[in-house]
Amino acid sequence: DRRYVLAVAQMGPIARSDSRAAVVARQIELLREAHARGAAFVVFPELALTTFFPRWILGEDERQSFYETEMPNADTAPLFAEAARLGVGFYLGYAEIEAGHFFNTAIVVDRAGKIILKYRKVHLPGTAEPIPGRTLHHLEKRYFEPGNLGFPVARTDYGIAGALICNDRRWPEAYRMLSLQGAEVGFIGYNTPDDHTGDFDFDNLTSFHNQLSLQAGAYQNSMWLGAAAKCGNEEGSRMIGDSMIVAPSGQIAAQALTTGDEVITARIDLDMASLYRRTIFDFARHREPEQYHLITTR
Ligand code: ING
Repeated sequence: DRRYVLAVAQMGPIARSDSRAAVVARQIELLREAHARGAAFVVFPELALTTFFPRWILGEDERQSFYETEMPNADTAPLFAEAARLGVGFYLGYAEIEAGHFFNTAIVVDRAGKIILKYRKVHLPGTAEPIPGRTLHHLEKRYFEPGNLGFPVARTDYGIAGALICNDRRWPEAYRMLSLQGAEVGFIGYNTPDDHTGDFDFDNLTSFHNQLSLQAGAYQNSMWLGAAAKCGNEEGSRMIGDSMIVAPSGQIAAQALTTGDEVITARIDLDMASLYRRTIFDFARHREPEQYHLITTR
């Protein structure tokens, strides 16, 4: 059966001082609610184990405290165990150190608690150096390297699936790398402050641009998308919610109403994607790759 209930577990603020244990306890509650509502898979946000620390200029010790050196680990084991006990798969975003390299990472875990896909964020927004005059920064280029795992896609119990992270969702190439590999569902976590540029006309459209990016990405690639926000007023930074599940038609199947911990669900039918792939977005019949060389060479 190609239908199942997909859940998105939106999370409200995580404080700078929150322990991993306190955060994982919230995630287990969200997982249980999703399961109670029939969910087979749950999408958690980007950097879901800590506050969005790239908003600050950090000393090296505190900076290092925000990364995971292994996954699962003592803090996240209870989440993996509960998910396996309930038979629910999940996507989880976190900051990763591997051999001295720092990544903004997300994993897809199957219903047995096994990591079946790992993705490292390719599109890092903001700057490496602080912008003078700002109190809240966006320093992902300071704290992470661009992902080095490409855009992996896996055949899973939840469909042919891929993972993206936050800013990736604004770049058509990111979705296309997944759909060219046959992906029919994409999982995305995000942390999106509403003051990215300081230009009010731009920042005023932050919620609109989130929805526009997700609806366009889903429709133009005939994919289901489950997108989970970490949101609310987190250490003085207001981050948008608007978590949503978007159908291959571009229609919004479910949307969060709050800016706190909130589960949304939709019963998705993967075969809806194939209708679009057989007609308007039949890549084999309609795409002309030899005409697109600028996209990969520029
Ligand atoms: N955050 C934001 C995102 O791409 C941003 C950066 C905020 C861009 C607001 C544009 C507008 O959603 C992350 N973490 O990528």
